[in-house]
Amino acid sequence: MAAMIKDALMGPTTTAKRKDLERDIVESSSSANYLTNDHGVKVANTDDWLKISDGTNIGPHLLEDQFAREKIMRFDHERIPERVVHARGAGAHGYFKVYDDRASKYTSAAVLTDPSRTTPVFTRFSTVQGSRGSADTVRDVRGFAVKFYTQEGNWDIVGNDIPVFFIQDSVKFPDFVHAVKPEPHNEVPQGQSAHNNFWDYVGLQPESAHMVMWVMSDRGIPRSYRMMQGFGVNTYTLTNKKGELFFVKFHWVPELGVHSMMWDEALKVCGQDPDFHRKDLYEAIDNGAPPKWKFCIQVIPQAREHEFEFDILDATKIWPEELVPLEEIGEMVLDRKPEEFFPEVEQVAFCTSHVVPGIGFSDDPLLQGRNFSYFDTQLSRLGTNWQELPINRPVCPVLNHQRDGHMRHRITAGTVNYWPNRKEVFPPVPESQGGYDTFPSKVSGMKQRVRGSKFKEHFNQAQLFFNSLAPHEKQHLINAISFELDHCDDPVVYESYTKVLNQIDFNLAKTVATNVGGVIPDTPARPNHGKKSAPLSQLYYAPKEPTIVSRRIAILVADGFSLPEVEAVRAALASAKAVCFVIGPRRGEVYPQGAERVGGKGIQADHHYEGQRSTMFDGLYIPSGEHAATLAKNGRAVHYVREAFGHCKAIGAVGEAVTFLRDVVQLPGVKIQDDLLSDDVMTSYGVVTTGSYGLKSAATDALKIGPGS
Ligand code: HDE
Repeated sequence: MAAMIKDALMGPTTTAKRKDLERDIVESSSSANYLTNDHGVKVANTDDWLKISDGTNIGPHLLEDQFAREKIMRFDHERIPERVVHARGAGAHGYFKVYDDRASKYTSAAVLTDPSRTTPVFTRFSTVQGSRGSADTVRDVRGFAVKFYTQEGNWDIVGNDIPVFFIQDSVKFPDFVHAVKPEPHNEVPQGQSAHNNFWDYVGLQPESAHMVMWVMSDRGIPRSYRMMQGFGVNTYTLTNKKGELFFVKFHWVPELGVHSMMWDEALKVCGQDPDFHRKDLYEAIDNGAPPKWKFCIQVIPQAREHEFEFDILDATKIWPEELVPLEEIGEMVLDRKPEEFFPEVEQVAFCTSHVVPGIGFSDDPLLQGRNFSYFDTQLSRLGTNWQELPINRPVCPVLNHQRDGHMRHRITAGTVNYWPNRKEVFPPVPESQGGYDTFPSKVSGMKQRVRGSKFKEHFNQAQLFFNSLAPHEKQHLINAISFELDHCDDPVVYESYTKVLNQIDFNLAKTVATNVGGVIPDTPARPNHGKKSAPLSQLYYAPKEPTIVSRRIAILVADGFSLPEVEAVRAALASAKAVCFVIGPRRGEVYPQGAERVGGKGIQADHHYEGQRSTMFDGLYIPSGEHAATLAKNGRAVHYVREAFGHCKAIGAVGEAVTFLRDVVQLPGVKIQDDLLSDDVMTSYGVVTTGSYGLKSAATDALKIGPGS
C-alpha cells in the first residue's frame, strides 16, 4: 500500500528533486497510522485538556498537560511573515528541457545546452499587491518565478508576466511598494491599485508610464496562470566556453496562448471564487493537461550594447522583437501539484542572485539591488538556514564552511570548518573544473548617484505598446484606467495622470479625462511616432491550431433536454480534453426529454445555476429538447446565457435551444452564425447554432478557442 501511494505521489515525471523531497514526505495514510506528539510519543487523548473533575463537574485546567501545551503552542506559532510583495500565490513542480545545444554559442551552462538533461523545476505564480488571503483575479502584475534544480546548483528566474517594471533603480522599490500597497491610515484597498497613492506615485514617476500601460491592459487580468507569458525582465548575461559575453533576456511563451478575463468577469470571480487561478492550475494538472511554456532568449553580443536608442540595461524598456528576435531553446512543463502548501509554496525562496556557471548579471540597476534584496528578505521570512528547507535545497551536493545559525538541520562531520585547512576539506574549485567565476570586465568612472542618459526617455515604448494593441484591447485599457482613476478621490491625482497619458496618446488622454473628470487636453503633448510591434498584442500568441484543451465548458440544462446529444457532446468534449460540467436547476438528477420526472433515468448535474455561474466557464453549450422553454422562463438560466454572452464566451446551441438563445441575446447588431459548418467561423463569430446535431461535432467546433477568440 505504502509503495502504491509513493508511486501515485511520484506523478508522471520523476525528477531528481522529487527523489530528494521524498525523504521528507510523510504519508498520512502509511502503515504507521497513529497520533504522536512532536517528539514521537503516542497520544492517548487529543480532545480533553487535563483537568480537575469529580467525574460530573469540571474544575480548572492543569498547566502540567504537556500534550495540550505543545499542541496549543505549536498552533500559536504557525504563521510566519508573509512575503512583503507577491504574498498571494500558487506553485507546482515540473521539469525543463532544452531542444538541443543551439544555445552553446552563447553559454556554457549545461542546463541551457545539454538536451539529455531533464532539470527539475518548481514554479510559483503570484499577484503583487494583495495579502496572502486576497483574491486571485484582481488587476495586478503576476509573478512568475522559476527555480531550476540544476546539477550545478540552483538557478532562479524571478520574473513577472509583464516584460518591464515600474522603476529603473531598485532603491525606489520601497517607495513604489508603499504607494501601491494599502494606504497607511486605513489599510485600504486590498488587492487593488485603484487608489490615490498608487496613481499619485506613478503620476510623479514618468518612468512608470510604460509598465502602467501593460498592467492596465488585459495582461493585468489573465484568464489563467497557464495562459500568461513570463519574462525575466532584467538584463542578465551569458558567457560561453570561448570567454565571450552576451546580454540576455529570458521569456516564457505559453502553449495555450495568452488570454485574459473580461474586467466585469474578473471582478465577479474575485467574490465567487477567490481561488480561481490556484484551482485552475491544479485542475489542469489533475486532468492530464499539464501547462507548458516554450523557453526563449533574446541575445545581444557585448559589442552591440550601445547600438540601440534605449539603454539595454533599463528594465522599463523591452527589446522589441523586430530588433532582437526571440530564439526558442527549450520548454517547461508543470505536471505535479505540491503535497502540502506551506512547506513547498510558502517556504520556497527565490533569489535573483542564484545563478550557475555560464549565466551572470549585468549592470542593470534594478537587478543589482534585487540581488541584495531577495536573500535579505528570506532571512526575516524564513530564518538563517532557509536554504536547507526541503523545497529550497539543491539536488547537487552543498559543501562549505558556512555553519550554525537558527534551525541548522545539517550535521557536517569533520574537524575543520574554515579554509584553507591542513586537510584540504572543501577546497575552492577552479573555473576550468566547474567553479563559478565572475566574468572579468573593466570598470571606470566617478562614484556618483546618477542614471544613464538614455534612461531619461520614458514615453516612446509606452506609445509603442498602446499603438500595437487591437481596437478592443485599447478599449479595455481605456476602461481600466478610467475605473482606477475613478476610485481616486483627490483631483490632484487624476488630473495629473491625465497629463501623463497625453504624453502617450492624445485620444487615450482625452477619453480617460472625459470619463474621470480630469483635465481634457486640447493638443497632444508630443507627436505619436506611429510605430507598432505585433508581439505586444495578445492576439499574436493565439495557438496556431485552435484548441479546447483544459477549457471549462458548461452544458446548461433543465428537465427535458436531449440525452443522446448531451452524451455525444460530453464524449466529444472529453476526447478534446476539455473539462465539462452539467449545470442544471439543482445539483442531482436532471431528467431528459421523455423520462419520468421522478424515478426516471436522469443524469447528474454537477452544479446548479447559482452554484457555478457562467463566469466559471470558458464556453457554454445548450442542447436541444423541450427544456428550452423551461430555461426561457427561469430568470437564473436567462441571466446565465446573457452573462456568458456579455463576457464574449463561446456559446453553442442546438435545436429548440436556438430560439431560446436568440431570444435572450437578441440585441441590435449581434451576429449569430446559424449554420456551423464553415471552418473560419470562429474568426468572426462567438455564437454558433445548428438546427440539428449533425455531421460535425457542433459543440466542440463551436467552443474551440483559436485565432480571433
Ligand atoms: Fe521582487 N521581490 N523586487 N520583483 N519579486 C520579492 O522577495 C524586489 C521585481 C518578483 O514567488 C521579495 O521572496 C526588489 C521585479 C517575484 O516567492 C523581495 C525589486 C520583478 C517575487 C523583492 C523587485 C520581481 C518577488 C518579497 C527592485 C520581475 C515573488 C518576497 C525594484 C522581474 C517570488 C521575496 C516568489 C518577491 C524585492 C522588483 C518579481 C522583497 C528590491 C522587476 C515573482 O525580496
